[in-house]
Amino acid sequence: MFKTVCTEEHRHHFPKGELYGGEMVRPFECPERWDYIKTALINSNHKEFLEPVAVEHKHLAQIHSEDFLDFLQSAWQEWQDAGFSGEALPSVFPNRRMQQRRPEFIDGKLGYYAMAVETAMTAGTWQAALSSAGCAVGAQQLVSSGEREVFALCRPPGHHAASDLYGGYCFLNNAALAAQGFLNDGASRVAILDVDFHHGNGTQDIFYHRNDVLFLSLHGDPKDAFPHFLGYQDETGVGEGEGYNFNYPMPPGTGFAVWREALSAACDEVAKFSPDALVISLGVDTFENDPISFFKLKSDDFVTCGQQIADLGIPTLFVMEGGYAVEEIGTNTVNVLNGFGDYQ
Ligand code: OKP
Ligand code: ZN
Repeated sequence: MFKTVCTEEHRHHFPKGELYGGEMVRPFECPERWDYIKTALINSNHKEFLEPVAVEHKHLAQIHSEDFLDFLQSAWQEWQDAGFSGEALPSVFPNRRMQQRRPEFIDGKLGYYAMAVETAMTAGTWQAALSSAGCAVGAQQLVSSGEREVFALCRPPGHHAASDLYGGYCFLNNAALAAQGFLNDGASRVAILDVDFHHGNGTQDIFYHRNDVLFLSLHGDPKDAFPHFLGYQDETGVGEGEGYNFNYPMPPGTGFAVWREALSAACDEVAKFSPDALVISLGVDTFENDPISFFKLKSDDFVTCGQQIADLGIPTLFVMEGGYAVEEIGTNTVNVLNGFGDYQ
């Protein structure tokens, strides 16, 4: 049975709007995602749920800049103080040939820290993001204490958040905080394998210069898919980190046969690296019916995916990222866990 770390506190983050296709729509990243996953866990007999830990500030500051953490905590208050009545969205950006200086006014700060504009902040966003990080770190601590496998049912997700960037539904990088937690608790090397449909730009960026955390990502080719500006195959790391970053971009329509080859190649690199712990950034938006993605995985394919990860034989933490076919998200997520644990 999988232990799951999760909390009702995720409900504090539920913006009414997402900017999508030139319209404000109901966000794809919504609280029912969590409900469907929790129900599927119970129905599949994974019934042990644990509360998150409080992540220490010094741990957050190992991954995120102090000014970014200050910004996340105060953004909603500052947005209200400015007299705006909608949800907090950025509108102007430090683009090419402009100053990369942090402005004072909240409108400027939002643009300074945003990597995309779809993600609104509301009154409870910081509380939810912090509790989501606490799920990842709590689950990591269980694995560090000897569990073979734990699931962190994080919401909001984290892999697009960099040291000082939010967006793509992400605020704090849950997987990065967990990887750092493994190192803090005595691991020498950690691998993060990101199987979400979207490139884990934030996680890549955080560890790009480091050789103690191997990062690998399978995703929609950035020339066709969000986040559009990172995730190419030739991004291999820098300095000490050279050779410790692997991207597997794939084109529209990619099905399981091709995707699985990339997973095998990534798993070979993980095995070569021989980490003490493995973090899976688990998105199931690779599913054929996902409304915002373009891979064609079927529900049963997720079982095979879990089995292939289990074959590595490394203590593993699954951290929830994306997946927007809400009614199937529970089945698809639990299929990965069941494949991993041979619990079917
Ligand atoms: C978050 B996670 C598609 C627009 C994409 C943002 C997607 C964020 C995905 N046309 N908008 O990686 O699942
Ligand atoms: Zn995604």
